[in-house]
Amino acid sequence: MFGLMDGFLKNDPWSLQKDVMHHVEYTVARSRFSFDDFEAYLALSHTIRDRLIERWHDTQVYFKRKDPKRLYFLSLEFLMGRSLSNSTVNLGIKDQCADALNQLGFEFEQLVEQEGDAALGNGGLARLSACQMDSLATLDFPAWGYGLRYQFGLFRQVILDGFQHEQPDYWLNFGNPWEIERIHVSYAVKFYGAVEEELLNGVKRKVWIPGETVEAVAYDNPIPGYGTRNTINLRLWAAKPSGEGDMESYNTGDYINAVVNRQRAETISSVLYPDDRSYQGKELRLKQQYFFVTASTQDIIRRYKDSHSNFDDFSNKVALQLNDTHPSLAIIEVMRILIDEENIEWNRAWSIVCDSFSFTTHTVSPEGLEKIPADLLGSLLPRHLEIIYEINFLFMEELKKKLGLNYSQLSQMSIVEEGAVKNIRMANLSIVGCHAVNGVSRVHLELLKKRVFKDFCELWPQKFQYKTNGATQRRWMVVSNPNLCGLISKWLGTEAWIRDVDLLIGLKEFASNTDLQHEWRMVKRVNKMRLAEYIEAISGVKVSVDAMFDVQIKRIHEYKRQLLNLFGIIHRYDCIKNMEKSGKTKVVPRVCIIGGKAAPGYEIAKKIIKLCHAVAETINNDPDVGDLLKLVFIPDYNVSVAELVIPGSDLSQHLSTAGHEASGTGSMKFLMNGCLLLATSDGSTIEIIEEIGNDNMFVFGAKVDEVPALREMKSSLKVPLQFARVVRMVRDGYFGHKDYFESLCKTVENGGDFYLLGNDFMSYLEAQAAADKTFVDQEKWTRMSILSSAGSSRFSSDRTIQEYAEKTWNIEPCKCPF
Ligand code: 26W
Repeated sequence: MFGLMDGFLKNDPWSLQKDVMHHVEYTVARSRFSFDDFEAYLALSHTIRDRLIERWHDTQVYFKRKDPKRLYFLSLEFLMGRSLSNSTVNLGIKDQCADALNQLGFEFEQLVEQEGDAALGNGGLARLSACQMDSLATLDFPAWGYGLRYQFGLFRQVILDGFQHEQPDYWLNFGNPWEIERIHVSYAVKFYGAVEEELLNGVKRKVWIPGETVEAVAYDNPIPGYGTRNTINLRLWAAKPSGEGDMESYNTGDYINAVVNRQRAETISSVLYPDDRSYQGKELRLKQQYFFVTASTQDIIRRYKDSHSNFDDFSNKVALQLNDTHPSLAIIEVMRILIDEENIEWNRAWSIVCDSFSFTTHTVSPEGLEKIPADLLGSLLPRHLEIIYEINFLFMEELKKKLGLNYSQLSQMSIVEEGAVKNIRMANLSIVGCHAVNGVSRVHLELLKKRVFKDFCELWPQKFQYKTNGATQRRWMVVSNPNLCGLISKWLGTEAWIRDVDLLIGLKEFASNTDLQHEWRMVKRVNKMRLAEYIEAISGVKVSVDAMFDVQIKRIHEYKRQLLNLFGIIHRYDCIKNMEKSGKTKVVPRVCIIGGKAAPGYEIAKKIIKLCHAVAETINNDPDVGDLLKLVFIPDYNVSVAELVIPGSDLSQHLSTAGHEASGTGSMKFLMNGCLLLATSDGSTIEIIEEIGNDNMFVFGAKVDEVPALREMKSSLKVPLQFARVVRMVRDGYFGHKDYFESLCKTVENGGDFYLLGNDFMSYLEAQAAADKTFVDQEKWTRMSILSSAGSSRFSSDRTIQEYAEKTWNIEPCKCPF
């Protein structure tokens, strides 16, 4: 049967092929003489999964034996994307798998396309979690990820007549070969009810009598490191009806209703909230958060207690990382377990909690901070609300001692927001209950210090730090751009940069080498051809690979200013229309590509999508324009679409109004792949500029420090004529739908242009003109492109994770021996 040798499954093509055939017959249950691409994908995935499980076991056994300090990464969102290609790359068996499949008459690349994305997250924060898991595994850190196994991930975006429609993402419908269901790993999750006092051995204790109980069941997803045997775990929880509970209704005869009601438990983990802007105090969302938090912390504490007899060593063995405030109830849950169930005295419990938890915030806007109505929290989690009040009381007492009776400051810093509706401020809770608070770029921390968390930063300056985000070069270069990787390894004379990313800087010395430049352009061209085919398949628009591929892909948000991009495109179109024939020969042909999802309730963002389609319709069908300008909207943007688009783009746009993007991580993926950036000085771009230099990218727009003053003067600022003209074209119905776009135009009119499109427009056009001019000089362009890749090592998530490990989590690698 399986090729067992020394206890390991073998990885030569022949053994892989044998195992694939085994899975065709016994797992997929198809005849070995007749199975299609999808069935071959399933069989191959199971073949790889067996190897992952082997490594996973070895890693877990080794961690248990060594008992290092472990990191637990708690996140309500993970955007993992596809697993097949990534796993084969990290296990170092991609070529062997391709060979094995080839001999069976299948194309590996074809099988990769059979897999749907695991899209259990919204955007930047969720993809960052996935990149960080890859780095944690690769750098041999003893880490676990915890998340929710939503039955429906982020909605599928369908475009009908240019409008976005949302459809459910049935990602589990065809099964998920990458997960391991652990029916025996489950925990009770309690909700509602009341708190009672109980006398136990003469000591008063609080006891929470719940009104509803459901069960959390574990699903494990092995995460293999690259170039190491270490394979860590991403444990996702699914809700199931509880085994115990009230059987009364069975006896009273309402059997059917009782079963149906119990089945409702599953709704808790059924759907991901698709709004990444603000928190709306919804009961189901709070239930999800607590469900996730209690299952994870029960699991973590159980594991700790397996090898420790008391809690003295807890914070030396356990680091708990909160990915934004979404899982911050974990602070309260651990507190509750320690004091109510483990009988630990309050102060000791509190210091254990504070020493173990750290928190990273991913937003700059105060509106992005979560608040939970106290009534809602109190009804769902009565004991937790009591604990929050107690923590806040003690914190306020401490503050009064330190700051005196400055009531306005006290009320700003309080965990409880008083007002018509009493709210619990989850960010304040996280800051108070964690030993470290991290921003996601340098400027993000500066903004936190100046604005949102000013008082806290002054109180605890040492608590506030930053770790600039990063992306994993395994997925974003090796998996998605194998040809470029081959070229880089050839010129560097080693593949070691895939683990040791700092080696990439070695490319710098060849940046002007004409041979490398030539090969570099060839790789780009092949990637552009692949992208052009995709574009034609989805939109019917034929594009020329000689044109500059200019890309903006990310969630649609006003602050990300897709509208600025569209206005720039309209301006370009208008210029071409008004040009003499002779002028047209000088125009650099462009293919403008925009992709991204709008939150379902975000009207303005949805109008931006519609405007994009309306403008595309006009431009793409205008014979005066031809190949000089094309505009395509890529529907249903997700991780695997990004893997196709990024390697095939020449220029990428990152247009956030300065001071609004906490970090931004898309830019890093483009940078690695040698796409030039056209960007504002915002978030992590500021650090990219420092790293590769102003002259290797196209920077424009107001700076972070200038934005507040510009906003003050907004109504007196003169709007450039060119800007007024494009807005008028939209308003007057040049692209149809006259009334529909009126409210969109209003957002950028004098009084209302909050994101300063008018102010930055001319500077944006200049940057675009500079990009055109450079594109004509292919030698210069290619040099800038090589220097972008060469300078991208600082933006690897390996560096981010290394910094967290040393400065925040205090964890060491624990490498499983071969
Ligand atoms: C509760 C609703 C909600 C859900 C998700 C509010 C906010 C979020 C996320 C925090 C939004 C997000 O993804 N933020 C992005 O995080 C990235 C990773 O740190 C940064 O690179 C982006 O700048 C930031 O917008």
